[in-house]
Amino acid sequence: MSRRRWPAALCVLVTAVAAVAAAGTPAQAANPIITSIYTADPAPLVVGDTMYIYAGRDEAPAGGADFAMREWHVLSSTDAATWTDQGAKANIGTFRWAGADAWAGEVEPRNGRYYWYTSVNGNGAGWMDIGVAVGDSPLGPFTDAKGGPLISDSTPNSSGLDIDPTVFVDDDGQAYLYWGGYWGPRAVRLAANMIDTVGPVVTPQGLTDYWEAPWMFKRNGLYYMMYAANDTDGCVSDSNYACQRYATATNPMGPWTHRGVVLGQVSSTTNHAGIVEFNGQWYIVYHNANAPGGGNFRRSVAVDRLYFNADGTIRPVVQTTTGPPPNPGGGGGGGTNLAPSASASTSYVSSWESLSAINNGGAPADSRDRSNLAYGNWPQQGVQWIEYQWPTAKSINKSSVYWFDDDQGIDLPASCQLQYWNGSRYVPVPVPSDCGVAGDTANVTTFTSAITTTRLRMQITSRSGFSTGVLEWKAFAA
Ligand code: FUB
Repeated sequence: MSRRRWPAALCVLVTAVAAVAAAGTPAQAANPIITSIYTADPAPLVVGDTMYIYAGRDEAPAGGADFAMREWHVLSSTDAATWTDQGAKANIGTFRWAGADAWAGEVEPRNGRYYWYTSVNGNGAGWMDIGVAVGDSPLGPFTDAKGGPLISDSTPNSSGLDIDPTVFVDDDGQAYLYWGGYWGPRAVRLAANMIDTVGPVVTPQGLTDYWEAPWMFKRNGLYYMMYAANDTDGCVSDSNYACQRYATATNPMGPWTHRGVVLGQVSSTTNHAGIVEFNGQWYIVYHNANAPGGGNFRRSVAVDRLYFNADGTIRPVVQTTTGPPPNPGGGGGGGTNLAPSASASTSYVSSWESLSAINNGGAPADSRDRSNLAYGNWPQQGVQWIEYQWPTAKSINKSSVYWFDDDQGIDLPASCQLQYWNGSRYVPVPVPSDCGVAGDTANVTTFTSAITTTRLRMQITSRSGFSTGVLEWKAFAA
């Protein structure tokens, strides 16, 4: 994405955008997913039973020949097909040191907080910087976490264009930041506070034909980096456009091995995408110029399904105008909930609370809703556990937990791990990441592979100074 490279002539004959769905009103399933405003540079995040997409808003006038981007919106869905624009949750004013260009960003959760890394034009020397805002929920409110750029032109070995951050927290807790435009990928470790870098900025090796827009994730122990390229050697027919290539590595800092094209040329010149697993299905989110009145600076977010081959390579994406079919999954979907047929036990339950709350089939309205009882372990702190036991072994591939938070001694947990009895000891359930700790939602964990066991245990670690509680915990038959 360069201001210089995009010919204005590509934005022709634009018409007013069709306000198919007003902000806050779910849009019908179709691609692009939202047409009430133009949205770009999507970054997906799954929290509980909801998929969020963090996206910039394109506000260029019809026929405009440059980006006009001042705010970032959050889109949400519980089935990946029907989407709601939750409105602008951050804007240039979120960063008092910035003045223009709300470009691509990505949100990464850690310890119950949500860190929103964004490309934004600082008021000082140079052009684009990377800032970081933070909030206590996926919808914020978000505030500047650092008070200045995390990355700027004065960062040693910074990219030629400091844009397009992607942040990934590995299983060992180490966080990584990749970013960069103008063919200049860069990588650096982040401190546990998520707002400082640690060690040198390096130039990752093996990202063949890298142009901009990296997206990092991990699957089955393998690291994946998807990124925009604009070569005409299998990527695009005209290098004003871009595709999404990808590479894999066995180390989060590389070296990377290029694997091919994930997403071909789209109808906008820029191509920016993210990949996520939701309710057992993988998805790619990207943008194009297909909305009414759309163009290179009036882009719109689309969602399609993504598939892996058995060897871990990614099949080329089929771009659709219909979008994916509804995939409600979530806290009540998928297989049979085996929890009601289990005996529950715990390391501790407060005498006035009830362990039976966790598998009595309650459907909480929010994390304070104890209308179907609540399990709580006040005044215990640190690690506590709850467990299900069945008389015969069960095959289980998904869990969902709805946390109790009484706004007093019981708070959302700091972390949570699933374990199962393998016949002689408790071992970790194979999961892509620990169970979620969001409030007011069912935190769904789809196992990497099904387990067969008579006992499933949840180890819950409290936040400092608080106890923990659960309103409902489900375990689904594979
Ligand atoms: O939206 C502005 C810029 O265009 C992004 O930062 C790039 O990735 C490209 O999509």
